[in-house]
Amino acid sequence: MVDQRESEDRVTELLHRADEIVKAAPARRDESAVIGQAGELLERARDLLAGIGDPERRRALAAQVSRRIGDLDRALVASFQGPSPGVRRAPTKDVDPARIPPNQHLTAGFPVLHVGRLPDTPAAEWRLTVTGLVERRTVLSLDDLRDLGEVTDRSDFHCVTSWSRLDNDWTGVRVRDVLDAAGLEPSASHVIASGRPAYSANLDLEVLRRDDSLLAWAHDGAPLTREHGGPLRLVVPVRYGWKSVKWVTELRLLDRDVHGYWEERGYHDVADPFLEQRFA
Ligand SMILES: Nc1nc2c(c(=O)[nH]1)N[C@H]1C(S)=C(S)[C@@H](COP(=O)(O)O)O[C@H]1N2
Ligand SMILES: [Mo]
Repeated sequence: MVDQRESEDRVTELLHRADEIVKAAPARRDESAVIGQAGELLERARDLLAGIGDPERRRALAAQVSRRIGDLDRALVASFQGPSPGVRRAPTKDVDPARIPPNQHLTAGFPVLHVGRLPDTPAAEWRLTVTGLVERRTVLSLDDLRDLGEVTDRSDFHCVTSWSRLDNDWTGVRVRDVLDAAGLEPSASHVIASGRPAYSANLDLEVLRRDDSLLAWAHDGAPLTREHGGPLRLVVPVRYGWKSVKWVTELRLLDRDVHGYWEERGYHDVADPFLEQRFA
């Protein structure tokens, strides 16, 4: 049973490498990136568990993998409670207070926040798939999206970790136009948006059909940088930032609500910043 032995050795090795990354973490700056790297190794280990023939060994290793994944999830949620790197407070004196949701402060910069490593797929190879309860499963390149009609919309962005960045000029296509290109089944009511490396967020259709909900490729007049989700990201200004999926690859239409990455980890299903819907 050479293959089974191999699976077991590889799982053990992945566990060891994940532990090494976590041990080295205090010396590193970007805690959530560290957690993302270890998480990727653990997810690979989890995929290999099925190949282990001995049920007792399999169960023992499965318990080790899931305990570490649970630890990482808790550490990641904790790391997002503190201030994000890149947040410098901006003065609020000339801003209409009605634009700032409760317990948010303005940031002068544009913080970068995400789980895991930046994907490196070139823009020319990027595809967005619209699938699920649609009339036509539709796969779109960036050029296809541009052909649906480019718009620029100015909106505010509110991250649940408490920074807000006002007056973002997003350029892209309206999500509504992309959904209409695929044609919705009458039963479609919810969407799960997925992005790289392994991220997702749920949204209701009504919010995605708003004028300011975009699939964006430019920000403040410049092509969207890789760290901010380029070549393509979702932008949903009326929801906390975690719903604005960067490196978006799929919109899946559903007839029910399914939790995404942060919703599974205790964050609010809806996430309206003005109602301060941070946690479930
Ligand atoms: N693919 C992906 N998209 C993501 C995230 C992520 O971890 N992965 N983080 C979200 C969160 S919590 C926020 S606040 C915004 C941050 O966007 P920014 O890095 O451009 O400021 O991206 C959102 N989109
Ligand atoms: Mo966020």
